[in-house]
Amino acid sequence: MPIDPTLPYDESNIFARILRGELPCSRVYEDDHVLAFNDINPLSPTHVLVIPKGAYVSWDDFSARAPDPEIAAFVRAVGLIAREAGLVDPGYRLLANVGAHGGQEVPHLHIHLFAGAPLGPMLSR
Ligand code: DGP
Repeated sequence: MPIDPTLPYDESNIFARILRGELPCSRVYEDDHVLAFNDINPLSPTHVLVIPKGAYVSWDDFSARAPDPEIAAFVRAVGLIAREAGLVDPGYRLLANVGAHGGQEVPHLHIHLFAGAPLGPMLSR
């Protein structure tokens, strides 16, 4: 069920619980501002979710409210994770779903990193 992105941050969302250590994850990367882990239901051979540790509902919320150092750390971490996994060549895809039309289900900003095979067209026609 897509979320309503105008609602305040929900501290009980699944990624908040992973960040608090209440739920396990298959961790790929972590630093002071960022956690990355494998998607529980992968849609490609590599499917990693990269999240900020701060409480942001979506890309909209993050881009509007996050301090510059958190934004820089997040953007750099996404690039680093892909680079260190050897994904620059052959390539990869980044995706952030926002709100109902984006199909966002978990109300904590996450970037999907897809890779490991040709990913086909960006959207079905
Ligand atoms: P989105 O539709 O953009 O909100 O994607 C949410 C993604 O989160 C979806 O690909 C499945 C993944 N997901 C949901 N619950 C869990 C969980 O408990 N652990 C992990 N690793 N991924 C989860």
